[in-house]
Amino acid sequence: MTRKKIALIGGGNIGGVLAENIAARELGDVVLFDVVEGLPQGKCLDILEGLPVINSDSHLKGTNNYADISGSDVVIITAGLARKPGMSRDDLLNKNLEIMKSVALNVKQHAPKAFVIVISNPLDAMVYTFQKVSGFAPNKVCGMAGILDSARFRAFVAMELGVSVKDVHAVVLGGHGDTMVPLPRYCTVGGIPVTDLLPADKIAKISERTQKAGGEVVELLKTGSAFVSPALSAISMAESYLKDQKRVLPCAAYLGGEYGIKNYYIGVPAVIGGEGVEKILELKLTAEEKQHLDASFQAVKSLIDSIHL
Ligand code: TXD
Repeated sequence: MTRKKIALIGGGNIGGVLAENIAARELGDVVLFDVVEGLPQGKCLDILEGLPVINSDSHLKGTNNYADISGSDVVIITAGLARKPGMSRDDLLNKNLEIMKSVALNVKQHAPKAFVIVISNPLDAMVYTFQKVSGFAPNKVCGMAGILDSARFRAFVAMELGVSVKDVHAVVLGGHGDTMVPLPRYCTVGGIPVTDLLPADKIAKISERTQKAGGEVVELLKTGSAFVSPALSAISMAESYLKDQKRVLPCAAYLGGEYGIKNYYIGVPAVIGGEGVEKILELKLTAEEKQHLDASFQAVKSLIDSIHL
């Protein structure tokens, strides 16, 4: 059984939490790449020196040389700028687009067989860019957003009801932005529909807080955006691929006609296993839910169509 290798492109806030958690769980050996000299090397050395305390034998290497990612099984991309207060995710498009193009060409060269998880914002446009520029099979490229957005919805429901998060399940569809589509009808608490446990106005408030949750953290932190919850969310995707778990996870996946959408990435429930995104699950939506998904898709489509690759 060869050791798994996970390359992290971007060694900033999220990259550091990814490296730490992957190593602590011994999910694989970590190569942390960044363009800033010393940053990935310092973070990896710090984590490495802590692993004896938690009895982890993961290897970590910080690098500024793409050749070090060669042969990676999984590549997780956070390279790019993060939001500052007052910025929308879309405001990051131009700068992060150029970065993503260079990342895609380097990953294609050095880790052509990897399963790629894109985190950089604006997420739906960035994952689309990576797939088109790299030419990777669409099912080997996905974006992390829906797991985070659904986790936020789950956390707020659990807080409101005073129950374990373990028993709250939820799904959020659509783009990773204010138009995302929380689906209360598909949220259950110990198998009980949340609509049987909370009044409509409380659920509406939780949906709205979920849509704005990223901005809420940005306004509090002032220096950047959420970084622990995104990292934990991406790790669940990587683990499902590496261990062929076939988990059903909401993520930005390439649609070839599902939900009436073709040749775009957007957040949908997907089965992630050893082949990558193995299946897209199509939910039955009410007219209102479909309308919200269409609006979210239009927001994603106009952003992606503004990119001339
Ligand atoms: O749910 C989601 N998908 C979002 C994604 C949740 C939260 C954050 N979201 C986005 O992830 C955020 O808007 C950013 O676009 C990325 C990364 O967020 P992070 O907080 O990690 O940003 P940092 O700390 O600024 O780290 C980015 C690193 C930084 O160290 C840069 O030096 C590096 O990216 N960087 C590069 N790495 C590789 N290659 C290139 N060209 C490059 N340019 C910058």
